Amino acid sequence: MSTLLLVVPSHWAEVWIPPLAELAPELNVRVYGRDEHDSRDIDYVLTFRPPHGVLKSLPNLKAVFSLGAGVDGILSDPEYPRRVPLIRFVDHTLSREMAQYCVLHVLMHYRMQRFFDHAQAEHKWRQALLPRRAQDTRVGILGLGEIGTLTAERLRDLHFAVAGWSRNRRSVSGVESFAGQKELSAFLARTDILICLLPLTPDTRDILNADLFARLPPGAFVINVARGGHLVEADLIQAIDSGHLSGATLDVFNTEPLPEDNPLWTHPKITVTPHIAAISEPRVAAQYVADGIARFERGQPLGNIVDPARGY
Ligand code: NDP
Ligand code: OXD
Repeated sequence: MSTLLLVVPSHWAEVWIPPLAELAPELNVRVYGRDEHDSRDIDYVLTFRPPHGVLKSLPNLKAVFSLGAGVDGILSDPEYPRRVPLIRFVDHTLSREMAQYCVLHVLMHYRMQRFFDHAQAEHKWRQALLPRRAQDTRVGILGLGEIGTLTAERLRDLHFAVAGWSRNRRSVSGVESFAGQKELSAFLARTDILICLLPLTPDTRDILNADLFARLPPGAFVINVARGGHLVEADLIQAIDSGHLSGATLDVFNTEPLPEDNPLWTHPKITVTPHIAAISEPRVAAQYVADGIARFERGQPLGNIVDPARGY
């Protein structure tokens, strides 16, 4: 019998244990910090942001499963045992929810919803016209992977002019592709609404900074739905307050939960949501763990293995 160690906050464990018990009844599940266990007995780990050093302390660890699509919380551990395969959670429903969130906030901005909310609050009938047609509104997506591609396709189908930026050139029908640092400026110069869907790696940390904002056209809008570590919050506030950017939607933050006194909460041109763009569904994720362990035990190859050197 294999043993899986859940390395998550204790209140999460209650959510994860029932589906794991149902879908992988042969698995011995232990909860880090709650259940006694011998570190030599742990075969697998399921986690999102493990305390540093925990994974290294498990000498017979065979694989680590990430509870999320992003694995930065796992790879940020300087002692992460790199010989151990790390498998990230890739799920079409999660990607679909992420795309929905991005479409919602692109449309909220494009359709001037904040303006009409204010008008309603003042009981004013303000029939303002949209500044331009969708086909003339250029959406740019940083990261054209699983989620970025689906988001690009959804926005393309709503007739926006969509482009994506990635390390390698990607081919997505009806979506312009930019690749690498050399093409970043050209990508930014043609972007009215910028969506960040990059993984957080040493190369992408702080990428949403004053220099990048200056390369966007005046009036551009920013949506960060990837990780708080991508954004220099003070630079964003400065770029909006100077009038260069028109506003932003943020789902992720450097410190989560976002501290009550953070100025982002009250900025009139910033929408804040509490890291809810998409949440991994316990039953689906439990199935991915059960399938992954079964494949590993049979010696079959696993999908969605992260390259620790690349960071995603
Ligand atoms: P993928 O790994 O599928 O895609 C990543 C994309 O980013 C790829 O296109 C990749 O390029 C590109 N990329 C990575 N590094 C660079 C770089 N240095 N320069 C240019 N492009 C780069 O990731 P997903 O789409 O599955 O997920 C993206 C992120 O979304 C996750 O890492 C996570 O942080 C976040 N997320 C947030 C959630 C939320 O609730 N807010 C929920 C789920 C995910 P290439 O194609 O060339 O490899
Ligand atoms: C993820 C997340 O990475 O929920 O899946 O942030």
